[in-house]
Amino acid sequence: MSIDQLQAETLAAIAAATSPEALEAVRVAAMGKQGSITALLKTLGGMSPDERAVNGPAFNGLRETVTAALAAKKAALDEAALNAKLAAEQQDMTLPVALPAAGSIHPVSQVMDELAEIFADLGFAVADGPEIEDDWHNFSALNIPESHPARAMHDTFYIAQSPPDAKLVLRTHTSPVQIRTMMAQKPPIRIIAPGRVYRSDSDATHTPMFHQIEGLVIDKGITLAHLRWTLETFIKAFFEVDDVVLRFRPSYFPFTEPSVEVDVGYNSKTGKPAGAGQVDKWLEVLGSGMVHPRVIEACGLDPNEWQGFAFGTGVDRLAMLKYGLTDLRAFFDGDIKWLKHNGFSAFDLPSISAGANP
Ligand code: 2U9
Repeated sequence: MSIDQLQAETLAAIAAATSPEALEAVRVAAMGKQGSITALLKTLGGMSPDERAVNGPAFNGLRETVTAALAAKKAALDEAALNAKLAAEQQDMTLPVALPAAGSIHPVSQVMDELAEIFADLGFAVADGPEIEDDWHNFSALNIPESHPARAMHDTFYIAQSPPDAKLVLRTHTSPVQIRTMMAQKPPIRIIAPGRVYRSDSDATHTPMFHQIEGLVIDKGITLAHLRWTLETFIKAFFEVDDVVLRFRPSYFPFTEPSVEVDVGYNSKTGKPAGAGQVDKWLEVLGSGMVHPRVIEACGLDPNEWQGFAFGTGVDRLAMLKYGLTDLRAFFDGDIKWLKHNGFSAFDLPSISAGANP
């Protein structure tokens, strides 16, 4: 075969190769150890100097032409392979990204935070205490007699394994937190006690666990006027109604004397607390009163020297009133859909609820 023919055939085979593997097979057939061009080059060794001078440049020209064609074809095949890979792996940047699920603040936690913030502005600190209490802190110190119906088995959760000297209960209110604070700190005292409380009660408007917030002020010369101003300021700030109308009614609690229940004027059309002239019904929102002298005495203080007022309210109920929620049981069902609809963005407020009771 002539050099020209060998070159033409080899270049045609290179041009016809459609894959790196096929091209490699062409290279081996031509330039490999047993390759056709290799064999041709080997014949130079057996030639006379004159023959070599004639054939050498032609053979080398063939080798260089084929080597260059192999390299060019390899580059073209590599580029084609890369383009095919890029086309196959293309990312669709217009595809919407699935966002991670965002948590939200439970309405009860939100209201706890709002209450803590309002009372912080009035100089109240947040106090907390155990949810399992002894009956002295939960009842006796609060002037609740042995025979009081609140102590009955059907109202209070008693702990079966109580020590012999103290009956243990799930606290029925957060009042024992105030008792513990009065025993541990010297007045003046200004605290709120938010947290979970437990009563053996369950229907559409009562759950066996609910949330309370209570407040206590102990100082010298404290009167009903301080109580009234504090509660009015709090209710205005909480419901964000400046001309909110409150009604103070006489009541009875064993731990306060006198005792006062507080109703907020409400408008049934808007479903919200209302200003003067808009009120068409009253809703009870707070219980309160001047701390009973026997309670002050039970905590080791002289009631002639120290007076105070206290109040209590249901956080769940406040949340329902402020945010127009209707079924108390939904608060504790743990339904994500309900929470998505009624929860609050975690970025609205700094939260104390991560640390305190919920
Ligand atoms: C001490 C002295 C007095 C706390 C008070 C109320 C009135 C009250 C209820 C409202 C609705 C509880 O959630 S509720 O069922 N609370 O009416 N609580 S005065 O009085 C205290 C507390 C502690 C040492």
